[in-house]
Amino acid sequence: MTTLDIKRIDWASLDGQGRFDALARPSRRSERDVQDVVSGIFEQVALSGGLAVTQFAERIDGFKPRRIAITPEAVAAARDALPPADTRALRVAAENVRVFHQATKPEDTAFVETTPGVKSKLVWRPIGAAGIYVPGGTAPLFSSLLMQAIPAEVAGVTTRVVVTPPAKDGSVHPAMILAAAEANLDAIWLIGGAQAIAALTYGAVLDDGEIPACDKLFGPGNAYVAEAKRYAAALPNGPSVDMPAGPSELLVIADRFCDPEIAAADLLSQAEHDADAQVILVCERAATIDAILAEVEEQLTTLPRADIARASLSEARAILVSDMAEACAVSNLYGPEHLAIQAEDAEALVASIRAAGAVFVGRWAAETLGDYAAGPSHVLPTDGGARTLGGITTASFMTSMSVQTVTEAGAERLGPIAARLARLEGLEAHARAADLRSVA
Ligand code: HSO
Ligand code: ZN
Repeated sequence: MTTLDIKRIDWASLDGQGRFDALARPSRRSERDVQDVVSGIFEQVALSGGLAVTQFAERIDGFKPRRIAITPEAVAAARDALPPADTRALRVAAENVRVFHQATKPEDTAFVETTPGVKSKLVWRPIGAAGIYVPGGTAPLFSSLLMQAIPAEVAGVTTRVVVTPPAKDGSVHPAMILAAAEANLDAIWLIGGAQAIAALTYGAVLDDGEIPACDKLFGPGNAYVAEAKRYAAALPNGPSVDMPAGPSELLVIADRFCDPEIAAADLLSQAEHDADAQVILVCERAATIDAILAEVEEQLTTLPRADIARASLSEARAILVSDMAEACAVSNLYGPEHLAIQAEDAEALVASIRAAGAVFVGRWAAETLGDYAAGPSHVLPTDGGARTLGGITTASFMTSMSVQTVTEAGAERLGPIAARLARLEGLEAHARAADLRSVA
C-alpha cells in the first residue's frame, strides 16, 4: 500500500498569488479533444438527426438508444430485483425531495403599486420541455434522477425527458426504474454522452420513439456531457442550461473539536466519486490535520473504491489557517460545491459563508445524507460557480415574468415621466406611445 501524500499548505506563509494557486482547480485533460469530439457529434446530429444519434450511441456505448417505459410491470420487476428495504429507502428519499421542493417553490408576488394606478407583480410559470441527464459511468446515480425530475415535477413541467447511459451490458439498474417511478415519469431513455445532449438539443426520431427538442438542459455528467451542454447553450436558439458542472467537490472546515474519524469519512465520501473529485481540508490546528489524515489513510484500506479515492486524494489539499474566520474566508475564495463545517460552533459560522452550493452544519450533517435523502437537490455548481449561482431548485424549472397593469390615472401620472426619458434617449416613437395615453 502506498502512503498518501496529501499536500499541506500553511496559509499564512503564502502571498496573494500563492493563495490563488493553492485553491486553483486542476486543469482538465485534453479539453481540445473533447471539444472536437463534441462539435463533430453535434454537426452530424444537426444534419441527420436520430440516425446520427443512433450511430454515435452504438459506436460509443455499444447500444442503440432504448426507451424504457415505466409501466407497472417494469416497476414490479425492478422491485423484485431489489431487497424491499432498498425500495423503502428510495421512497423516503423521494418523499423528502418532494416535500422540500414543494415548500420552497417560488410563489407569485402580490401587486406592488409604485405610482398610484401603476401596479406590477412577478408571476412564475414552469418552463417548457426539460432535458435531464442522469450520470452512469462507474456508478448509476439514480439519486440524481430524483434530485432533478422531482423538482421539475413540483415546478409543473409537463415534458421531462430523462436520459442516462446504459450499463456495460446494455441494461438499466432496477433502482433507476424505481426512481423514475417515484418521480412519476412515463419513461426514461437509455442513452448517454454528448450524443444524448445533442438529441435533447435538436430532438431526435429514434427506433423506440421520439426525443423532443428541449428548452433547458439539466444535470451533471462527464467532460463530454459538460462540453456538450456548453455547445448546446451557445447555439442560436439553443436550449439554456442549468449550470456548469464539473467533478464533484467537498471542502471541510474543521476545528480542534471535530471528530477526525468523521471528517476523514466525509473527505473519502467525496473522493470515491471520481479520480477528478476535489477534496480540501481547512483546519486551524496542525495536530488535527495530522489526526484527520491518519484517519483517511486508515479508512482507505477497507474502501472498495480506494483506487479512485487515492487518485482524487493525490490532488487534495490540507490547509492550515490561523482561526475559523480565516477558514471561512478560504472557503469563500474557493466557492466549493459542498462545504462541511465540523466545528464547535458550526451554526454560528454559517453567517460568514458566502459561496457554497450546499453547507452541511456540524457533526451529524453528513454530506451523504444530503446526497441522497435530506431534501435539497444535490445538483450543485462546481468550479467556483457557487460564488454567483445556487444549485438546482424548483425555481430552476420555472421562469418569472412581470405583469404590469396601469389605470387611466396611472398613465396620466407616469406617462409624462416615461415620455421625457424616451426623448432623452432619442426614442421618439416610445415617447409618442406614452403621450397617446397621457396627453388629453
Ligand atoms: N455528491 C454528488 C451526488 C451524489 N453522491 C450522488 C452520491 N450519489 C454530487 O453532489
Ligand atoms: Zn456524493
